[in-house]
Amino acid sequence: SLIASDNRRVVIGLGNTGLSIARYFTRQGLSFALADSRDIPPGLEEFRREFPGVELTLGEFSEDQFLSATELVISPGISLAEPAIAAAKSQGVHVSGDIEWFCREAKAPLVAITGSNGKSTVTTLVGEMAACEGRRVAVGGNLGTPALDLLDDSVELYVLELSSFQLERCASVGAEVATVLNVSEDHLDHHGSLINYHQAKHRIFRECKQVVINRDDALSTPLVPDDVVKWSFGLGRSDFRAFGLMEKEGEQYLALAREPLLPVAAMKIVGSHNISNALAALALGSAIGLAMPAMLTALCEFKGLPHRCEFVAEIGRVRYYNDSKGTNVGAAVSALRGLAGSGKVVLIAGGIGKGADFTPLMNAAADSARAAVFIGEMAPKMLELLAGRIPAAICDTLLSAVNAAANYAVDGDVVLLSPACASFDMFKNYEHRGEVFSDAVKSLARGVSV
Ligand code: UMA
Ligand code: ADP
Repeated sequence: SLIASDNRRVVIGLGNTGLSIARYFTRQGLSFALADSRDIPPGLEEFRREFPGVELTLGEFSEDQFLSATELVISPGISLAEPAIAAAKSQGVHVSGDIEWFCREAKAPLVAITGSNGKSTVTTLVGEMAACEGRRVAVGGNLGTPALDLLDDSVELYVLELSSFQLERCASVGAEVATVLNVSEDHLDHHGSLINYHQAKHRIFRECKQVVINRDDALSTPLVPDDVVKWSFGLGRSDFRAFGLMEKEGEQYLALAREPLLPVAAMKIVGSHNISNALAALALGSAIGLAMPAMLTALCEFKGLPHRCEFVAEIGRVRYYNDSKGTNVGAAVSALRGLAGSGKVVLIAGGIGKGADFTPLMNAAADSARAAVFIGEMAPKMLELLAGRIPAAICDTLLSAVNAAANYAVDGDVVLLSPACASFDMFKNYEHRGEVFSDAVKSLARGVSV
């Protein structure tokens, strides 16, 4: 369909982001049309109710519509390589996303967080630290509330989790402090190569005032001018503006400038990856001037987010952990290493592979797992890569996988669901997968106690 000449801004996608953009443009009095490639997109009813006068095009994207636009505002779930979008882009049609509009509009300082893993944990932690100090803080982005829905003049601080997709379509961020927590393989099916993915993530540093660097991951280090203030975190020793670890009277402490801050054992979140996350949050909080006591109080109280190395139950002497949000190889490897304590881990993994190489995970499992149970599309590939180094099985359902894992486990072991994969072959989303796992564990618990 044709767009009127005053209506050449096209919002693409009718999910949570598309609706937040539509609400924002409406508040600003900016005209727009909306397109979604699906015949019945999820936000359809809400959209027709809230925006009765707005032109809506459904079904296959029209190259004509996009070519005659001046600007495309694209939701993160849609690839910029879509032929109709790529064609418009090559003809000079401006491409943006919700984060670019947010960054132009937001008046309060922004803490911008990306990385392959730990984004939601660190974003939530920084938000709780700021709230603990009494700041009016708004937290969201890729996690929870879409960024544009957070805009409010009374907000004193924004903390945003940003995905590589959101950053890829954002020209300038201008954060008070920005970080790439870590970079490991993910979404290769979308970005094509690790270099493209890395470049998308590093856009977060554009025009930022301060940065937080992970000393344990060279790929997190930005190329920024000398006058940009640099903070860092890592599991080695601490220094000026460099958070780290130290030992005091036989106990491990979070530390800054070689001063102990808090015993690691005082935190409720577990695993060395979560020590990294805590140090990253402290560095981000310090950069925006949060007081240390408030940050440490928030850190002690934080129980972690659901589906991230979440303790489910102890049955017999075996503990069960739900890490359904472990959706890539790096996440699953760190969960496996983080939970391998006194006993061994029985790993449940598999699902949609997103083009990743699972060799590092199978090597880590061969080193430190007792056994592995595989589910979903990647199961045969994982079994092949494991090559019989530890006992392993393939199961059709997550319920039968939990039973198989329980049979492999011995006293003191941990059964860990950390799939290293997307969930869409068997579940609605990672939350659904985590709930199915927890329910299976709970029914196992009931069976045992009878
Ligand atoms: N879609 C179409 N045609 C369209 C528009 C969308 O088929 O025309 C499909 C997409 O291919 C995708 C789905 O619809 O599979 C949703 O896409 P969307 O961009 O409309 O998604 P939103 O509902 O706006 O949610 C997005 C983020 N989702 C993605 O990036 C896929 C949400 O992160 C985010 O919370 C939300 O914006 C608000 O900022 C989710 C996520 O999975 C949690 N993110 C990925 C991750 O964390 O790994 C990046
Ligand atoms: P994200 O929002 O980036 O997906 P989350 O905080 O939700 O990150 O954690 C997702 C999963 O990633 C966790 O369940 C855990 O398996 C793993 N993980 C968390 N933090 C880290 C980290 N700092 N390094 C490596 N893996 C991590």
